[in-house]
Amino acid sequence: MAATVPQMAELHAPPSWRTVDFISDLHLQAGEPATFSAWQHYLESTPADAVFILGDLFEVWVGDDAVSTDLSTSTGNFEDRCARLLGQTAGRLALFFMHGNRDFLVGQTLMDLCHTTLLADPTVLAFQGQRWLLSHGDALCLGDVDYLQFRQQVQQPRMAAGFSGPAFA
Ligand SMILES: [Mn+2]
Repeated sequence: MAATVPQMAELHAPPSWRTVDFISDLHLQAGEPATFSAWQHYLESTPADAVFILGDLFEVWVGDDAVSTDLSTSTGNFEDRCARLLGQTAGRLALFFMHGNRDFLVGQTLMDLCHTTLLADPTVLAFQGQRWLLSHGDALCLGDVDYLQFRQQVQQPRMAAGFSGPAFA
């Protein structure tokens, strides 16, 4: 019997892209405003045609209902400020988001609000004649059986939908 390789999501960069950026593990949180400011400065000034956020952008994400549905009238809580910046960035470059183990509860609602494309982990990016495997990497912690089982459970859509309260440490 022939060996089979699991199908992977693929993203083909449009020929117009010259530069792509990869960022991850910023662990943004309300109590660390300097990190938010550095991130904001970066997003507002990068010359990249596309930015790939490869997991753990947020220290914790308790669910998309933390964000106001109308960002233009929000009171400016931390989640809203992050969402607004993502949306503004997506207005001038292509923005992609992959889950990490801290922010796996980011959902399609936030992505739609911010005009950001959610990527499967892993995803192959075909760009300028090369193929790049994009992954947050937590699924490769093969020795951590408890975590991998937890990861599989929370990725069931029904369970994620029922998640409430603070995420695990
Ligand atoms: Mn992580």
